[in-house]
Amino acid sequence: MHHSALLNVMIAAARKTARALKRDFGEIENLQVSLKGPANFVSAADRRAEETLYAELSRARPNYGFLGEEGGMRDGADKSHRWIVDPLDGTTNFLHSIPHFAISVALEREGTIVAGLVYNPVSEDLFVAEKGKGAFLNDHRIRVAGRKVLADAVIACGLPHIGRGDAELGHKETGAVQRQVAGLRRFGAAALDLAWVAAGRLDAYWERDIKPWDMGAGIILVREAGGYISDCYGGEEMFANGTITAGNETIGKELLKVLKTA
Ligand code: LIP
Repeated sequence: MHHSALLNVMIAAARKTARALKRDFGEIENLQVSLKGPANFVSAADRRAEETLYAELSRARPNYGFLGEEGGMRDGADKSHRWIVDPLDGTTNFLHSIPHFAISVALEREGTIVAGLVYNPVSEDLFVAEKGKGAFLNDHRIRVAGRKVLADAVIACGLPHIGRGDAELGHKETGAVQRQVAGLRRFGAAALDLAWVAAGRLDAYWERDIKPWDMGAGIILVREAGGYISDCYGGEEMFANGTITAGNETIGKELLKVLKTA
C-alpha cells in the first residue's frame, strides 16, 4: 500500500523501535523469577525506545517539537508541529510478560492531531491514520463497530493504579457500565484500546487519568474510522482533563449517559 511520506517516516521509526522492544520483551520471562523482578530493566527499555523514536523522527523532521512519556517536552524551532509519543504503552503488561503493549506516535499540527500510529510489536498489528484519509490496520481500511444497543456492546475501560486516580469513582463507573453491557474488559494499554475501537473489535472504551501520549494516536484512529471521541464529560478537553471515551456516536453517547449516573 502506498503511504504518505509522513506515515512512512512514522512507520519506519516505529518498526525500528519495535525490533529492540521485542528483543527486550523476550528477556522479560527470564527476569520474572528474580525477586526484584524486571522493573529496572523495563524502565531502561522504555527510555531506550523513546530515544530511538526521538532520533528517527527528528532526523526526518528536524524542527518539530517532541513530547514523550519519558523525557517530557523537547521544543523544536517549528512551533506548529509536535510529536506526541509513548514508546511503550501498557508498561505493566510488558513487565508481566503479557504480550499486549504498543508504540504510540501522534503528530499534532497547530493543536490538531493530523496523524497517528499504534503498533503492537508482538501481534504485529499496525494501525495508522491520517486526517481526512481514513484509518487502516495492516493496510486494510477499518471502521468502528455498528452496534447501536448498549446491551450488545463489549466495552473496555481503564482502572486506576494504587495511589493514583479516584478508585471509588472507578468502582462506581465500572459497576454502572457492567450492569448494562454484554461484556466489560480491562486490557491495560490505552493506545490499543482506542485502536481496537477504531477496528470495531470493541464497541467503546473509556478511561480517566491518562496522558496525551496514551491517547494522541488513538484519537485520530477512532475519528478516521468514523467514530466518536469525547472526554468523560461529553466535551473535547481530553488532553486538559486526562479523560476519554470512544465508540460509534450512538454507543459513545449512551456510555456518557451511564457514566453520568455513577
Ligand atoms: C498506561 C495506559 C493504561 C493505563 C495506565 C497507563 P503506560 O500507559 O495505557 O491504559 O491504565 O495507567 O497510563 O504508562 O503503560 O504507558
